[in-house]
Amino acid sequence: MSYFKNIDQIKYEGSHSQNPLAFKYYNPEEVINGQTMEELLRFAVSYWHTFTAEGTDPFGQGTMVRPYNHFSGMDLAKARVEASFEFFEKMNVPYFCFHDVDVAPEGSSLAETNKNLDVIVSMIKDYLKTSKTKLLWNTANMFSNPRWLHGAATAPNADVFAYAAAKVKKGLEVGKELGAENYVFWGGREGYETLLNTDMKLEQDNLARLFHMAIDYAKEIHFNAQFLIEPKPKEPTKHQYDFDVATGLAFLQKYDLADHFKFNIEANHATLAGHTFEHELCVARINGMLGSVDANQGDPLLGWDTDEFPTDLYSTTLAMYEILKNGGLGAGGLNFDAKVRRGSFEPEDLFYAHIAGMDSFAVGAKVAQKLLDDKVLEDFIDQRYSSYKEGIGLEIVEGKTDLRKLETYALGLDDIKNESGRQEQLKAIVNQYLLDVNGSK
Ligand code: XUL
Ligand code: CO
Repeated sequence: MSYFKNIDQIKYEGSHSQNPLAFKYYNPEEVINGQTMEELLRFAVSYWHTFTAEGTDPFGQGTMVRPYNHFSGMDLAKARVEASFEFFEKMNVPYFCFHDVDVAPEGSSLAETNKNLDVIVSMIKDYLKTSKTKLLWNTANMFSNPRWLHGAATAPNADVFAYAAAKVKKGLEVGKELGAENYVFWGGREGYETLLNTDMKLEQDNLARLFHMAIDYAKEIHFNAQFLIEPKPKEPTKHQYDFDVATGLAFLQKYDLADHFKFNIEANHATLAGHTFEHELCVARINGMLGSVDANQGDPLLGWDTDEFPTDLYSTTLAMYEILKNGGLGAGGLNFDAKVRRGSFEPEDLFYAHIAGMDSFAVGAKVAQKLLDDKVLEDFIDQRYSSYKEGIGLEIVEGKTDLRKLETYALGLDDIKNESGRQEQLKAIVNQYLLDVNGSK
């Protein structure tokens, strides 16, 4: 049975193709710095946005027309699995990601929820045997059900903490069963609304306790996936504890967790935190903590997490620049935590959206690699900091000086000569590279 009958395999046709159902820039076999695009970009489909979400918003019901809409309950869950593997194959994506509740409906008890999950997990496992697509990561949804209204591991109610622990335990078992390469923790409601009713220290201590328990249990069951924290500053909670990479890193270091986690960085979460996407990638990279990416984009005119498919080539280029400097994503990948707009309700929009996102990152990768090959920014930055390579600068970086010696040096200076940062010139060069994406430079 086919769910997307009128769509064939999506193939690379090159930048001159007029076929909307073809890749223009994503050529899985094209080599970038010794890796094929497929190996470097490691694209993943988000199960929740692509197969589970119905397109509801605070003002209206779902709009998505899906070929499995006539099913319900476990039949719907099974139909979605069938449709998803057909989609993965037609899109030629190597990975997918899911929350527990995306793939199987919650039952009236935890035991029944787990039973539902077991049925679907065994079905997914069967598909994985023959499919090329693998599981990049799974996670537990600990934010949608009303039980999480005050948080999960950071809830004031110990019963809720216990329930969260049970969900994570099951999530780790599912990840192991399906060969997940990563396991994600996004603290959807791990934060607070008002200090008037909050013991922030206990809440953060408890969050760290859950993470330690997860590390211990994964070790016990030999689940060797990389653990990822996904920072987000707000939404749904007003103040979220994993605000951004820097905040998350301080948390991990304080609680002796830094050796066990890396970050899953989402573009729209970065901008909600008042940073650029590349800023968050860079903070993670320079600290050896860049694990994976939730690839999407926000809307500068709207203040919330719009989770749009990434099409901004400037942003994908600067993101890929960081990823290439990181030597790739290792066990991580580029997961489209992105949804088609409410008005893009037809099944083929899912294909157009993924093609747009994959092509945008392919362009970004090609342009970023060219910038690196030509050392355009590298050489400029190198020169900009050259005063630290000799004389007093070298003494500073080698720790061979102190305030007294530096004062003596400064007193002897009669003129400080600064140089231009050349921001506008550099941006024009990046534009030149972007416009020449398929050129012969
Ligand atoms: C929410 C979000 C989540 C995580 C996984 O903003 O990004 O979907 O990626 O829980
Ligand atoms: Co995300």
